[in-house]
Amino acid sequence: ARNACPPPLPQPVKIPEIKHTKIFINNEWHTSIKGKKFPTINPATGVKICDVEEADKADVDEAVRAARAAGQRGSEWRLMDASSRGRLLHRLADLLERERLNRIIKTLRYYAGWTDKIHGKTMPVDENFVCFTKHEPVGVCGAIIPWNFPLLMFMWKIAPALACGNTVVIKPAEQTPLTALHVGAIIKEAGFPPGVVNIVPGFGPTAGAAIASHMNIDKVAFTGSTEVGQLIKAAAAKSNLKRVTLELGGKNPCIVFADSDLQSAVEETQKGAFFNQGQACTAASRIYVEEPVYDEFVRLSVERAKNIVIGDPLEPRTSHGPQIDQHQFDKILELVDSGKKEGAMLECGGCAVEDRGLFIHPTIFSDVKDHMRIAKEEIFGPVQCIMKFKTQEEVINRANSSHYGLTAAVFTRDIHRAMSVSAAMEAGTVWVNCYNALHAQAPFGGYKMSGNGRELGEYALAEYTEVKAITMKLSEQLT
Ligand code: TXE
Repeated sequence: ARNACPPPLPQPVKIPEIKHTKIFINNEWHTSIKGKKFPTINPATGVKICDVEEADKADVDEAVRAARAAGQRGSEWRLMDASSRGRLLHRLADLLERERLNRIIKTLRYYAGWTDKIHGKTMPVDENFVCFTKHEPVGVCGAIIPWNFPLLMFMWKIAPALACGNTVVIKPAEQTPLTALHVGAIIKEAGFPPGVVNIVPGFGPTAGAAIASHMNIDKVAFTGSTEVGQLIKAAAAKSNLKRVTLELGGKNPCIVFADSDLQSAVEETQKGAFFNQGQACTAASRIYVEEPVYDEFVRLSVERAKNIVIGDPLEPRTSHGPQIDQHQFDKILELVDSGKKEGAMLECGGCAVEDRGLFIHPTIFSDVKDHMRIAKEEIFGPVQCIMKFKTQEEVINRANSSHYGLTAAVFTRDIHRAMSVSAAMEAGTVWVNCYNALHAQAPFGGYKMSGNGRELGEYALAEYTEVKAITMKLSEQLT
């Protein structure tokens, strides 16, 4: 009996029941004002899951009205004690645990703990005044999120916003509206007052643009492409100068020195490159390997890539699923072709999986040169690009020669080298001997064209609060 096989894993729910497909405003479900719907497609099969109500400008206006009312002076949300707000966020986390939505709970609980610890300072101003600051909510916070981590991005936006006492109008990506709507129902169940969180599924140029240019939204947080990030910032500037935080693309360098634990460096960088089929802003997309270990690194990486299990993402054995849609699929294969044409060495993959719709084989290019498009552009697909370097100074310059600056990684056993390379990286996050080590407590965001502002950690609170300085004249000199 001791040697008996472990019981088989329970079968995944292959066709989950879809309960919510409408626009969520004021804790109620609404049809679209224009009467339009759009389909949600399962990218693994190409089969339509359901139609969803499509929000446009008029629906966004309704959502903003609800959010404004929910946060106005005297409202239930505004009058709620900070500690009670924390309890409400914890209650939401409890319900999400029931739903097994585990990946987002730590972020939510982290911010639930902050609600009654967001406070100002007292400043020793000159002359006979007392001066102190209060950290107040910004107001109505718009959020526009992408499809690659629909639930995670939803929580990264709403948790700090709500912890600071704001109200939210959030637009999920058109490819992935269902998880956000599901959580909407749970937000209502948890007991959040109507209008505190509003969810407007729809498209970028319509619903998204309406958020970015809205005169009654005080801040917009965006995660997505650098191109759209520029549109959002321009729209904010042209409308009401709303605050903008942006989390955009990356072309993230990994530097592997010859003294590193090579096996571990191979694993971490490859997981970094192929995680979520490469559809991650943190994707390990430029891997610089020191000359003496370069050949071995390429060999081990190719060996490892061949063991990746491609298949239905709902099967527990699968480690590699489809790309999200035809547009991304075409973009990736076009870039893969450019790599072949520009002379990079194709080590494995390099094409779609036959007869499987949107699946692309994990692809490795070696001998990649810095001027090639695959070394410069964000591919957002399962493509690992390996380059060779000789000196530390050379590789630092090459790693930094990008408009992007989201993350970087360094692999070495030498603590001094790890420190000096980390300090030299123009990136908001540097990982040493690890990859994708993201934590709710640590800030995340980009240098250069990878974005503005920081999400997660204590730093995110500053993005969701206004600072008010109150100065009071004293009639008696304090002695
Ligand atoms: O992004 P978009 P797409 C990168 C990645 C990918 C490329 C294009 O390189 O290949 O972007 O992907 C909304 N006003 N990233 O086209 O368009 C849109 O509805 C307001 C990196 O999917 O930026 C969605 O909700 N909103 C990234 C969100 O923006 C607009 C994640 C993101 O879509 C809009 C995704 C507009 N005019 C893609 N146009 C990351 N940083 O992780 C679109 N949107």
